[in-house]
Amino acid sequence: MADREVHSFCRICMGTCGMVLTLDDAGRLKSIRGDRDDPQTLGFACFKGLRAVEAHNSPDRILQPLKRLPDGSRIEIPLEQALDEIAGKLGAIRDESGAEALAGYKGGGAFFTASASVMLNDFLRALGSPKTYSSATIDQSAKAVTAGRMGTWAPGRIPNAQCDVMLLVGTNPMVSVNPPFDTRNPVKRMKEARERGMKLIVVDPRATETAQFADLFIQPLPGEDPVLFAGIIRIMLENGWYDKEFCDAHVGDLAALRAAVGPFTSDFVARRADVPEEQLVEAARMLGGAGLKGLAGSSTGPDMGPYSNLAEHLIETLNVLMGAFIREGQEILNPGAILPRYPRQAQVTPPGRWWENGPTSRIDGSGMLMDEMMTGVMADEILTPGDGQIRALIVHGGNPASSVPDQRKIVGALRALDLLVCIEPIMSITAELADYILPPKLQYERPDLHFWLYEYMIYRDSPFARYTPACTTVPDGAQLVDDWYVFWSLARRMGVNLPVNGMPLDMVSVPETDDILAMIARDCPMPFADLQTLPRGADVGGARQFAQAAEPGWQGRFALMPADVQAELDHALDDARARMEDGSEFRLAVRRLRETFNSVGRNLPSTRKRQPYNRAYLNPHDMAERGIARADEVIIRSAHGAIMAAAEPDDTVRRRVVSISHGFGGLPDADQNRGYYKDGVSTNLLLDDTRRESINAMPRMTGLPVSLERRRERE
Ligand SMILES: Nc1nc2c(c(=O)[nH]1)N[C@H]1C(S)=C(S)[C@@H](COP(=O)(O)OP(=O)(O)OC[C@H]3O[C@@H](n4cnc5c(=O)[nH]c(N)nc54)[C@H](O)[C@@H]3O)O[C@H]1N2
Ligand SMILES: Nc1nc2c(c(=O)[nH]1)N[C@H]1C(S)=C(S)[C@@H](COP(=O)(O)OP(=O)(O)OC[C@H]3O[C@@H](n4cnc5c(=O)[nH]c(N)nc54)[C@H](O)[C@@H]3O)O[C@H]1N2
Ligand code: SF4
Ligand SMILES: [Mo]
Repeated sequence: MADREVHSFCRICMGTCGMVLTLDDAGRLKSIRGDRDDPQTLGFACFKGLRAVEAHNSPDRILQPLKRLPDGSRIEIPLEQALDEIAGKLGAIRDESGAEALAGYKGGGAFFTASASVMLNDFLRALGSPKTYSSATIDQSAKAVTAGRMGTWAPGRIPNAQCDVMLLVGTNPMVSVNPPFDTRNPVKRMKEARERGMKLIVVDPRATETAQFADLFIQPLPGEDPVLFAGIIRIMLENGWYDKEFCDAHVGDLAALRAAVGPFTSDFVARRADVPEEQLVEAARMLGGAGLKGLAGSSTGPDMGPYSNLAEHLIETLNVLMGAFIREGQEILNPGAILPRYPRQAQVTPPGRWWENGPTSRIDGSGMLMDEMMTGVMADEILTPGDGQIRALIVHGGNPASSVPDQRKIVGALRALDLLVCIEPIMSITAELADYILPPKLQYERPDLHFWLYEYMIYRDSPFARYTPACTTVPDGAQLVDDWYVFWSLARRMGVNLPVNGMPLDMVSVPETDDILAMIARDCPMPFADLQTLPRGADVGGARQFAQAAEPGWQGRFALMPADVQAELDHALDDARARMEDGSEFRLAVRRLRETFNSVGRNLPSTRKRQPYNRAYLNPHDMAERGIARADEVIIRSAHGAIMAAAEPDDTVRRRVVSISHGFGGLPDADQNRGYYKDGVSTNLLLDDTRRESINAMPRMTGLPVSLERRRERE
């Protein structure tokens, strides 16, 4: 048989790019390209997605379940034996220490596996443990906190395509392909939006690929978003640049907001964030005073900084002030494809503050958000003796040794576990610590659905869904698992039922992945069998939906300045005053690289060629002033730790900023420096996991002060 082509889509990120795969006669992946005829992504595919051939055929892949022996060596063992042993150990720990001693951590590799994206949570819940952690709470969980403190508008925000003006804060979607901007071929969508006249405001310490499109580019010091947006809100309110009618009807405490932002005068804010005062006024005018319909959105920049929940709250406040929501009678373009539909009234769903009910952490009292406990507390939950101490951890498609702030502490915690199991395709630094490694199928080896959990963010203008069958064969002789099978078979062995989408799963005969996907898609208006026949996905149809009139007498209002937000604002103001004129320090800034996805892809030769280690991007003037040349080794020091990195001049980085990516580095041993040119270095060595926000326990990951010094010339 000759080569053949099949259609599928990439599941590394929310781009969900349509792909054409070429398979050889043995069904192996031979080449891949973006599908120009894909109705959503129109041929787009990035460097990472195009590495699939290398990733699937990589000699680095783990192809057999591995068990670590007491002497630290590893042996291959049959899958069912590994599952027997793991179930036995989980059961013994539960019997000895209770269900709360069992926990799980879920990362990007798990979220994008549709059949298993919530199974870790369901499995642990079935066993009686609430301790599911994930990368979501070291990411943008400030958005969930904001929704819970401010309330939400049931029909949702206006679609991107209807925006006359858009504010993007601390996000570089042209590279990250991440919401709030359109993830379907973002470069093309941005060009289209600009052509139809959309105005763009970008706030970022780096003149990013996205900022190149901006009408107004504000380049503040990182970590100053709370101050900056309090200042912009103040200008909007003072000038009446907001939707008064909407706010009168739907905001409960506008006067409190007005009073709270009073101290954030433009000159103070401009000095503090180190931006021109005129830019603040211009941003406020474009958002609220120019008669434009707009949307404010953010991503990791503000959501990882100091007072991240406050920053996000203030950014979302802009949407309320602009009234940027779908109003009564307007169509809800994507009422749900896989996710169930429900009638939506044009009214505020009042603040839910979900974390105040339900299980809380014995360490800091933090509750649950998005059905999970807070990852910022996970290391302490493992290390602190007492009732409920975590003894066993299942890591599903994540790399916490790389991704969780305070790397020494989290690695110490992972080492302290009685049982660490990883569902993981390569020897990540977390897998290096594992007692058992169960290698999963990679994306093109498994049937899948689009990332249904967040489908509203991907397909904003229609109820679109897509399914892919397994396209490629697995490597010869490999014993790979379907991720869901791990949870199903452990649940069966431990005598509990595992539900899927609220329905009981047959615990006797082994289901197929497609059976599970069909259960997940049970609310989809298009029968699953029909969806399966459409290789490029489809609008699943169903009744069109419009925002309904509010319930008569409805009392739900947005809370823009509740007491805890006010307290954070007060603290942020005190901090801002205290640190006013400190001209010498640098600030760390998070950033992503085009070639890697967090730690994923770093092992691949063609990726290594471009990004062998994580460089420290610096403004050339700052380098010249300090006698630092390209590739010189610099020491970056925070209050918590120090790392060495190679300096790289980058005039897109503003002065006094060190812009460096996470996801690099080996395990933290005595000599970081020696491994740098092989693996790079973990920026999480700089981060202190005790400086956490309330509610989501989010560590401070950007905007923190660091010092910089030259180490020595590289020979
Ligand atoms: N300092 C700092 N730390 C950060 C961030 C930062 O900006 N700065 N960013 C944070 C953010 S936003 C995130 S989302 C987290 C990411 O946190 P994680 O998700 O924990 O980290 P990743 O490196 O993405 O790890 C994903 C793992 O999934 C594995 N994998 C890949 N494909 C598959 C698959 O098909 N199946 C399975 N089962 N596994 C697979 C990969 O090999 C990899 O080990 O990191 C956070 N940490
Ligand atoms: N190529 C690639 N794509 C990715 C990923 C990847 O690792 N590589 N990771 C994926 C993941 S897990 C996520 S969560 C998303 C994230 O998606 P984005 O949030 O869009 O990620 P970045 O491209 O790092 O953009 C963050 C921007 O914030 C800026 N910034 C840093 N600190 C501050 C600050 O204090 N304030 C403000 N206003 N800006 C600041 C940085 O300069 C940077 O330009 O990307 C996803 N997509
Ligand atoms: S943008 Fe995301 S989904 Fe598209 S090819 Fe790249 S990694 Fe894959
Ligand atoms: Mo993320």
